[in-house]
Amino acid sequence: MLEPAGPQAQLILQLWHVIAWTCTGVFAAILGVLAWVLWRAPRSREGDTADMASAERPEPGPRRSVGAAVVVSVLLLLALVVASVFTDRALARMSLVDAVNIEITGHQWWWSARYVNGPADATFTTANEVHIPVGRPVLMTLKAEDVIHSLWVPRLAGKKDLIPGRTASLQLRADEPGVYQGRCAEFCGLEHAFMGLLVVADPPAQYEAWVAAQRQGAVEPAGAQAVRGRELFQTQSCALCHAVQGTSAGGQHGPDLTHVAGRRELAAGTLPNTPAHLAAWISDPQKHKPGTNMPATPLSQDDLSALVAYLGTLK
Ligand code: HEC
Ligand SMILES: [Cu+2]
Repeated sequence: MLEPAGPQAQLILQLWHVIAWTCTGVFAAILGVLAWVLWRAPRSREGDTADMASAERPEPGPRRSVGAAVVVSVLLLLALVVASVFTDRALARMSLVDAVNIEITGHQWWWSARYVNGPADATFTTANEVHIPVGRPVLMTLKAEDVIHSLWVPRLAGKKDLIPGRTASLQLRADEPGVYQGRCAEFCGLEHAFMGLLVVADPPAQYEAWVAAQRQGAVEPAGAQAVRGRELFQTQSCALCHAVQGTSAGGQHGPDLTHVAGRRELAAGTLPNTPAHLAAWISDPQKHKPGTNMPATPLSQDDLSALVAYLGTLK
């Protein structure tokens, strides 16, 4: 969050600077006064009797200093409240003209993303990796499927909770192309730490090409092995939980796999997306993400290779 890549994160960083420097100043002032008081305090020698009379003596000087410090503290705290309110308002003012609409749903422990722009047949769903166009506002609608999650992409925006039964929204814009790490920022169970989201900001033309590709159903697999992999996908349990558009697989319990091969990571940032990791994931998800809602599927080596070959075609 110290390297903002868009206007929303920039505003939050400004507020962060105001708070951090104010608190640092107050801390330094308190230590300074403490050092000065210690240095000035009357020294006594061993064997002296304590000067109890000082407890009775009126001390108008220190009284005034403490009073002034209280007033200054209250004023500084008020100033921080005002700065927060102004930041909040500025965050809400980002223009949403020509915004890209994405519905993000938090699941234990992955994210689904539905792009709802244009006519209904233009919507598509993906998971764990969202692409956005550089320089264009994005309006994310946030929902939760099971428990409370929180979406935080530090370089682009502040945190926002996803609460079951409610809808929240998050506005952001990326002004530099890049891959931005997002995290679930609200403890949501066993695998909370492995609930990552990648936000990929593409130059506009590249983004449009990505969208056009996502709108297509899955490609026909070429080669006997991949065709057999597709058959296994339908006949094993996979299709009960996963959807592959353009085939009969329509499960909604797990991530949409129509274009899984085009993603950088598997299982919300748990593993890099390589054929070897994919095979390892399918044969024993619990080993890599204990508690995850995908069961292990016992498969022969041949079947596993065929399945991995098929998933590899889903670009
Ligand atoms: C009971 C439902 C269920 C079944 C059956 C199931 N999965 Fe999954 N799968 C999930 C869930 C839930 C996730 C998300 C796991 C996570 O990230 O915590 C997942 C994740 C995945 C991922 C990673 C996707 C991504 O975007 O990162 C792949 C690939 C995958 N499953 C393939 C398969 C294959 C192949 C089969 C059949 C052998 C299968 N799954 C069977 C529920 C299931
Ligand atoms: Cu979460």
